Amino acid sequence: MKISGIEAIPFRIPYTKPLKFASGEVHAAEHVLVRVRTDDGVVGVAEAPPRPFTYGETQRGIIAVIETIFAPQVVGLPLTDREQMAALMSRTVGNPTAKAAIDMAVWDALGRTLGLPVTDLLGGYTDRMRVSHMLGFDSPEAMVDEAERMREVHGITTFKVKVGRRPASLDVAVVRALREGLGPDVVLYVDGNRGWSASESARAMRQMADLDLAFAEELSPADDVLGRRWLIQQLDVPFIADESATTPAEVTREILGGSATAISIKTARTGFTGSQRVLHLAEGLGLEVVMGNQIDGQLGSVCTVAFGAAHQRSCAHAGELSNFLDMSDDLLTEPLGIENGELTVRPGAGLGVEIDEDKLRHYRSDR
Ligand code: MUC
Ligand code: MG
Repeated sequence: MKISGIEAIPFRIPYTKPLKFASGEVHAAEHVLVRVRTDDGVVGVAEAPPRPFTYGETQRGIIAVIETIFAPQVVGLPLTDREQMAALMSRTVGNPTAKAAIDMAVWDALGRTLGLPVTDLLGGYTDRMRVSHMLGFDSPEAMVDEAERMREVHGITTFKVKVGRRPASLDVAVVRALREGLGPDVVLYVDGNRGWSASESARAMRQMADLDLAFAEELSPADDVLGRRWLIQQLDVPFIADESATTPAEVTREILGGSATAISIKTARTGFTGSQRVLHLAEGLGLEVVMGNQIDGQLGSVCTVAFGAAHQRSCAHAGELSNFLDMSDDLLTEPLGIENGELTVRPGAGLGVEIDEDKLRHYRSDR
């Protein structure tokens, strides 16, 4: 059960349609596959998605920090020493997706070793989540078309709409078109990725007051401390902290400082060990939780649903689990599917997935 080696393999898989949002855009999944090997021949996997516009990480940086700092720290430890691993890796600041991928690959290896699904080890609340689809910037017609297709083909009825453009009327028009096109039964919420100021956000939310939004997420920067607090006080929907509140300490600061009233948990940046800490804090504070998407591939989405389905609070709302649908291909031997608006947890030990070695050979970008 001892970790004998860690591999960090870069790969590149193009998107069929880029995802655009206020803080950046993504045209290809240029992620890092992390494999944790044990001395008894078990291999655990996870993926790290570099998001320089959110956390400052790059694909090469993730590989470098894993190879030069994290691997030497955790090789030799038994899979059960996850608290020790977290403590050692926390000596290095930042690098959230690199740390998270190691943590999740270790959980996968532990599950495979014990012959149990990770989701059961984490909590085993249920085996599925309702899916929320994230709609990137486009024209109102194109975004309504995409949402209609998602509803028709996959049964998805919850949509997170990217906003934060200038003028804000571009986004208000989209949200209005979605509500008019999809009707009153779909759940709609908006995510600004800090694109608007607090006053622009307040104005846009007033203009969308009749559109029955469920949440608003990161409309303006949390660093505009008083502006964000002023904004939150006038909203009548929960305001989700995403990139501003990624650790228990940040969640505490944002919530107690009045700069957010709900949180997004992303396993891509807090792994399973850190996500449980954030989730339990949210329970203690009485916060609503949405399982977010770090523009994950299928492996990342498997991790999100394994965690989200494991706990009652993390599956109370639809989880953002569908953006892999925009990728031209992926690495799993058995592709994920979303049916009737739900993604189910993979049965089987660990995360219940296998990497297709031919696909990995094809898409890896280091040889
Ligand atoms: C999201 O919820 O913000 C886009 C940027 C990022 O950091 O994550 C995605 C989705
Ligand atoms: Mg967000």
